[in-house]
Parts: sequence; structure tokens; C-alpha cells
Amino acid sequence: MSSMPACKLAVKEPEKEIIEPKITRFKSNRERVRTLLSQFKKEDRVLILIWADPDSIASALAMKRLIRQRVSEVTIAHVNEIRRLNNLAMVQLLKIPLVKLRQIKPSEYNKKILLDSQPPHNAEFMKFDFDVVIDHHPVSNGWDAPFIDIRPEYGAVSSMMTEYLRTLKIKPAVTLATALIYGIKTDTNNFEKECTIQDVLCFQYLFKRMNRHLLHKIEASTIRRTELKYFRKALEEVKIRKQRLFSHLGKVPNPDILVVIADFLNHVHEIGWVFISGEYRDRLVVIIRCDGYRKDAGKLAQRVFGKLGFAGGHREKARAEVPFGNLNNHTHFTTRSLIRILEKHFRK
Ligand SMILES: [Mn+2]
Repeated sequence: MSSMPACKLAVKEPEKEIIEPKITRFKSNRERVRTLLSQFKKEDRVLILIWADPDSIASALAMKRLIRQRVSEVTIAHVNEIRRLNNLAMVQLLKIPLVKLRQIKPSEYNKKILLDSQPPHNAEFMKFDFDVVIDHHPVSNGWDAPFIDIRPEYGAVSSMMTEYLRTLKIKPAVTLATALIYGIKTDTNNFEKECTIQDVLCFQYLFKRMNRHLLHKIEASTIRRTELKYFRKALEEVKIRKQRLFSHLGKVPNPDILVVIADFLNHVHEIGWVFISGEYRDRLVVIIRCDGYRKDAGKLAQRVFGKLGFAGGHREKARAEVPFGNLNNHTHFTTRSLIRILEKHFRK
């Protein structure tokens, strides 16, 4: 063995107190589950805390299933307002028992679990000492817990929770399986984002147990009844120039409807680009769609709107938000104004 020269530059720094979470490594799934369950006693009242999104909601439901018969009480509380229609549909259709953190007294619970997050991710979470933290985001510093399971390589905590259930040979009910499938699909963007073979295997396992009608209804719930009128407006305003479709909707109550309409109009045959804009809180919001083939929506958004406000996205999807004050002749913005801003950049 060749001897390495000792590094003379290594000066001993005064030790700073950085708390690093002690992530336990387990030899097997069995050992991991056993250690998790050993954190709880029959008389425990358990509070599961989440930032509610499909992955965290499904994971919380799975955790409740894992421990509900081993403790005296399990409550799932969320710190954020649930606004996305898909997520509201998920909670309603799968009858997921959730309460807002504000509505309960955390001091009435002697055990606390954090799922799909780490304490530094949210000021509300930092107020608590957690007994269990299970997550798939990169590990953050400044906290610790008796049981920590963080696997950043996983696409979803829903997959990790599915492994816990499988290890204990608990067969998920239809609602739980459907929730977990939706959690995995959402966080991996239907497996288009990075994930592991475990995510795929969990998906396959859950697929047999879920209800595809429920899943479809959850995934399809993207439009409020009150937003239907914006489709009429969008269609009335549509102008097509050289396979590019433009439509400005005027004031909108929520920029999400612009996204829904842009995705819808992106289905039109022989249209290469879709530009849908609207006014939201004194800003012009522009949603851009294209097929991404020899086109780059993100770069175009940057080029056109980058200096005026926020602009960004990927090859096939992009978004820009510009304060109206930064636009020339912004007093009466129309579909023609939208065309004028963008056409300049296409002529180059
Ligand atoms: Mn997640």
C-alpha cells in the first residue's frame, strides 16, 4: 500500500455546533419497520403533520394504517390551505380524514410524525420535536429525531410507505392504494422525473389494488364550474398566425385556468405553439406550450420576457409573469398586443 502524504493544510477549526440528523441505516426492511413500530406504545396519541400534497396525504394515510391499532389515537394535520382541485378531489373522493393544524391542540399529542418534509422546510414544523421523520428530499441540517428514514433517491414517500405496508404484509384497501398511486404519479410526474426501480415496483403492486375510476376522477378534476366561461372567452379570442395560436383572456381569478386552457389548445392539430395570457394581480401571465421538437418554450420565454419580469420553463412548457408597468402600451392589453410582443422574436 502506498503511503499518502499527510495533509499539512488541515488546520483544526474550532468545532461549530451543527446538528446533523442521525439517519439510521437498516439492514433490511424488516428491521426498519420493527424500529419504526418500537417508537410507539399503546397509550400514545399520535399527530401526523404534513404540508398537504398528494404524496404527503397518501403517506399520512398509509402511516395511519400502519400504527392505528398499536396506539390510542392518530390524527393527520396539514399546515397549508388545500387549494388545488385535484388535491381537494383526492381528499373528498377517498374520504381522507384531515384536520388543519390550527383546529387542534398539538399539546394533546405525545408523539409527532413528519412525512414528506423535514423540520426546516416550514416554520410551523420547526415548532415541534418529531419522534419520526420520513422523507425523500435532500437531507437538511439543524434538527434530529429518534427515527429518521430519508431516501432522496426515491421518487415519492408514497413508495417508501408502500414498502412499510408490504413488509408488514398489510394489504392496502382500495382507497389507500389509489391514494398511494396518485402520490407516486404526482411526485414522479408519471415517471418522467428521476425515480428508482422501487417506485416502479410499488406502482405495479398498488395498481392491482387501486380503483382506476377514482384515480381518473381525481386526475381530471382541474376546472371549477365558475371557470368554464374562460373557455368561451379563450375560443372567442383565438388568433392563429403561421401555426401559432394566441389568446388573451383579460382578468382571471387564478392563473391555473390559463394553464388548463393552454394544455387544452395544445391538442389542436398542426399547431406548433400555444400562447395563452391573462391578467392576474396587475401582472401579465403568459403560459406557453409547444411540442418541444426543435422548439424551446423555456428559452423563448427567457428571450421575450426575461428582462421584464419572471420567465422560465422547459422545452415544451414555459411561463412568464410581467408587471404591466414594465410593458409599453399596457393600458389596454389584447390578443393583438400578445401577438406583437412575440412575433418580433419569431422573425429573427
Ligand atoms: Mn414527496
